[in-house]
Amino acid sequence: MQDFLEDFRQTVVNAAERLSQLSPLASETPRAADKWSPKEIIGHLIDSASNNHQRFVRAQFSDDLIFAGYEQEGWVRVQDYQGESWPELVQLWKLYNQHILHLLTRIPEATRLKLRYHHNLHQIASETLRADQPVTLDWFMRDYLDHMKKHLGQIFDAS
Ligand code: NI
Repeated sequence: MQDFLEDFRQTVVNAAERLSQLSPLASETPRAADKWSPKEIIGHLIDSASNNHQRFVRAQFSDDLIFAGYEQEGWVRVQDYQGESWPELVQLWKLYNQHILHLLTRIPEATRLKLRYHHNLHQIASETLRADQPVTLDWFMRDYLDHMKKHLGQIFDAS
C-alpha cells in the first residue's frame, strides 16, 4: 500500500512539472484530427478526479460499489477545456489529485480490502471484470491511477 501511495504521489508531482513546461501551442494541439489535445486530456483527468473523489468517499458509507457513470466525451466537449488556461488546468488537476491522495491515506484497511459483491465496475472501470466477480476498493483505487497513467502517457509519448 505504501508503494502504491508513493507511486501516486510521484506520478502527480512529476507529471505536473512536465505538463507545466508544455508550450501554450502544444497544450492545445490534438495528437490527431479526432483526438483530444493535452488540455482536453487533462480536462478528462479532472473529470475523472471529480467523479472518483465522490466514489472514494461514498464507498465508505456503503457495502456496494455501484456508481453513476458519466459521458466522458460529452463532459470534455461541453466544458470547453480548450478555452481555459493551461497553467490553471494543470494546477487544478494537481491539487485535486493531492487531495484524493490525502483521502486515500485515510481509508481504513478493513474498508479498503473488504470484498464487494455488488458493484458495476465492469461497466464504469474495467471491461475485464465480470459482474459476478467480487472487487475491493483497493482494486478500484489502483485502477484510478492506471487510468491516469494511461492518459498522461498519451501526452508525454507525443511530446
Ligand atoms: Ni479515460
